[in-house]
Amino acid sequence: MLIQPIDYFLVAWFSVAALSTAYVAWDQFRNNPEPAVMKWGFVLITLYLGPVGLLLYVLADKEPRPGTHEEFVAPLWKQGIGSTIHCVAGDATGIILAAAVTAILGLPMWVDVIVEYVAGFAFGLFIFQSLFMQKMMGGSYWENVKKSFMPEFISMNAMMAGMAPVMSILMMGRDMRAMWPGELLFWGVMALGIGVGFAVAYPFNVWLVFKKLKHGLMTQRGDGEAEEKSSASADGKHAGHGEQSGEHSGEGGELPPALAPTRPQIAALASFTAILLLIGYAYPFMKVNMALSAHEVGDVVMPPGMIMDFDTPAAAMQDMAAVDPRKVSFSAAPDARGGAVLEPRIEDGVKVFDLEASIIEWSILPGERVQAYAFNRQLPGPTIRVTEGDRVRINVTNKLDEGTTVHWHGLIVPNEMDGPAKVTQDPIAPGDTYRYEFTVGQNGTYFYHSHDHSDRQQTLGLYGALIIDPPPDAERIEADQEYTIELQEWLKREWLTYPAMPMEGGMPNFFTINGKAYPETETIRMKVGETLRLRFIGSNTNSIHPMHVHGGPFEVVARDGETLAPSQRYLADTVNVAPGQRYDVVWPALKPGKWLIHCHIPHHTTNNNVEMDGGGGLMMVIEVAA
Ligand SMILES: [Cu+2]
Repeated sequence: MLIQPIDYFLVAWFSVAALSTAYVAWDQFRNNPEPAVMKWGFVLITLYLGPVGLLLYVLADKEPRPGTHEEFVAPLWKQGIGSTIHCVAGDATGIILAAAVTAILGLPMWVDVIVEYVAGFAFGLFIFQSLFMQKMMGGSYWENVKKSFMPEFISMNAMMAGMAPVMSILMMGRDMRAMWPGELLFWGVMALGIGVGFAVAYPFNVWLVFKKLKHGLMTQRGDGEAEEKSSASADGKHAGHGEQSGEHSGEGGELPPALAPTRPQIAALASFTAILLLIGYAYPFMKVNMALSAHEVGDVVMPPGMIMDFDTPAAAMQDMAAVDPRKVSFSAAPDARGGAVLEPRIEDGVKVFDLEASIIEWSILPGERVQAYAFNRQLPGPTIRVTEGDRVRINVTNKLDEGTTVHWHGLIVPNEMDGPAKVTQDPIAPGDTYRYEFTVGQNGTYFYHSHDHSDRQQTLGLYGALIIDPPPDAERIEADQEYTIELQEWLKREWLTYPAMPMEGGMPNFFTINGKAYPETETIRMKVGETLRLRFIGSNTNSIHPMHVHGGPFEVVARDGETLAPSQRYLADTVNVAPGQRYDVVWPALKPGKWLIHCHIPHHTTNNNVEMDGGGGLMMVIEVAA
């Protein structure tokens, strides 16, 4: 499934690459008088570089008119392209195979880049240079290996000096799906790396081919095996590898003494490209964490702006990563509302509730869908409403692909029922169910939330209200209506939902009351003279929200579930609801009209920084009739 714009781009790119490759293959094998090894070189390069490969083929190698190939390919720049293609086709094939195998084995990136060099070099030297070229070069296989070693070393160093940093930085960049061969992005990064490697290796190949240390483009006419055999003799019929002569040769060939390569020249180039290679390898080690493997982070997409260093651990990336849209198991209707009161089953006098955590898609605004973690496929999770003195049992089933637990925030429960992962219990494994059971000894406004990787799980939606009514004969707070407000912050960018966090790249850009942003929040309808009990729940995880009500003060009657004694109650028009806190306030409807409830941090009353219909985010309306 395509989840990012780059995925669509790559589908288009590789479609063009496939067409380009088909054309180059067809034309090479049907019309072009190149030796087979070069035909394959161009086909592979076009597969990797798409239209760029096609361009190189048409401009440098495709015979323009019958009988003109020898003359057409003679210029040095074209010979350099032939030589580079030959090198890159071999090396890149080895590198790609190595990258795919090390990713599948879950080896860290630093091992990956070393194996890639070895594999690329071996593939290029032992197969593409020595084996495929043996017919043209003459001599034994090992003579060819020996002769090819130094030119291959120089060319491979240059190629990898360009390719290694591009691959490493992009694979371990924001979208680390690039580390996994099952993703199109992996192949896109490989293609770009090969392109950069090609560009870096090209000037060195021009020199090598000029000095007759490497082959450039060649011409091979006629057909049948007789032709193939005679090619070893390299007479004028097979003019090529260099404009001056059809003679293949090792060092120097027929170049005049002033131009023939010397040992110091070769040594200088070998050392220089080795230094380039070291720089190309050193750079990613200073930028990204090369100790990580595709098994750890090969499926994460990081939020734009997250600071990632060479020592950022895999766990930090997994925690901050986007919810994978491919893991969504349920898509809620756009008008679905969360926080529905969950009806219990009564078993032997115990109120039994079932909660199930899974990944859903949820609309916070028309057209604005988020991927969320949710209990019972709704946001917030269902409201559990019980009475003080009840015995309750809550079966929590985990349908995520990571562990989870539930904590009953503010309640006095047996320690093993409290929920902190790895402290009082093992996380509930994917597919498992944990039974929480306790007797409720308090009353007021509480809530429940995930206590395993809360930074991620609660932030993404694993929470719900827990309202406990006082026993029938006890004193209660009187109000004509009541409404519960559960807060949440969201980070949604470039089609993906990330857990909002108070750190670089994690700042939220959407805010919801009961899973909806204004103007999609509910409207409370009252009559003048009525009272409204608001239960504010700090189910959010980032900010303190100063929640303000228009139209006159309210009375703060309870804090964190504890009812205040009448003498402690006070009038106010704003309460600072911090993460984890609850405030119960009673607001009298004094005058008719539309009165707002909203957070007083104005950014929190926008939707992705946009004010819609007078606000957004943490805002809702009380409509009071006369
Ligand atoms: Cu706020």
